[in-house]
Amino acid sequence: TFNGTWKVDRNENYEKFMEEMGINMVKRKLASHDNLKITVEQTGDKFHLKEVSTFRTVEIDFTLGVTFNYSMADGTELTGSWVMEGDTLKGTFTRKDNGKMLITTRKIIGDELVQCYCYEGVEAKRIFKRG
Ligand code: MYR
Repeated sequence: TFNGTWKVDRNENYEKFMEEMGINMVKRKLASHDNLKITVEQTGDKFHLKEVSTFRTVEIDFTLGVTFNYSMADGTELTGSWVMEGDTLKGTFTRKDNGKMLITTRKIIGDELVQCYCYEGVEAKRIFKRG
């Protein structure tokens, strides 16, 4: 289960990913130390997420398979949805500004939540521990 509070522990290739996303260097530096914390409450196919970071606090509601809008911390707007594939949450999102796709997955591996991001062939991971 994804339920609970997850604190980012480490990143893999996240700065490269953000660079591909067009995030400037100053913001990339800040974003790689954003102390992201996500609280997940899943009830059936409905999710309520609280996202807390040095940038902001936002609450997000979505239902598996249902398209919703999400604004990234820098204001970039995405639209897309999450589905469950086995034990993996898979998100397929499109940037509203350029139409390009961002694929993301969340998976529990051991006692960690691993979120992968892929954009224009560049992959990154953020790895969270329960906290
Ligand atoms: C959620 O489940 O957390 C809400 C929807 C998330 C959509 C995908 C998030 C991608 C954020 C990428 C940030 C990278 C900054 C370049």
